[in-house]
Amino acid sequence: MQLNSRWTAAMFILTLAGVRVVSQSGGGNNKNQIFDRYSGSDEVLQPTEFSRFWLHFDDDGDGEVSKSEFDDSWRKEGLPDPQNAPWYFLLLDRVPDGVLNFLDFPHIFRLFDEDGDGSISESEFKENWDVYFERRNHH
Ligand SMILES: [Ca+2]
Ligand SMILES: [Ca+2]
Ligand SMILES: [Ca+2]
Repeated sequence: MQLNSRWTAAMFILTLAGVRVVSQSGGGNNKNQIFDRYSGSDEVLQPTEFSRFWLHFDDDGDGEVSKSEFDDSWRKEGLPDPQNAPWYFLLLDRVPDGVLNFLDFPHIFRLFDEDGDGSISESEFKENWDVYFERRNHH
């Protein structure tokens, strides 16, 4: 009985902690909102949907995301760790030519599509988003 109520108390504290984390990350663009916005009704990201997400950084519409377009939008949209945006750009520029475009997107897609089935599931997206954009600053 005592053990049971301790367990309940622990769960309660965990729940509170969870609510706090959620409310702290709310307000900006987070990975849940991004996934929901781009995944469509099939609830997985197809290559074109995934490219569409990266291309939303392309402010001047020339089909390429420059470093400054990426940095500016990353900051404006409240994406994680804006001070690391220049570093994220280098990470994403897989065919390194200073822009993100159709040459880079297939490589970035493969980083996220871990099981290689040609689409990015919600868990693949969220886990890799954390790996690339949210965990590094804790190192
Ligand atoms: Ca552009
Ligand atoms: Ca590139
Ligand atoms: Ca997959």
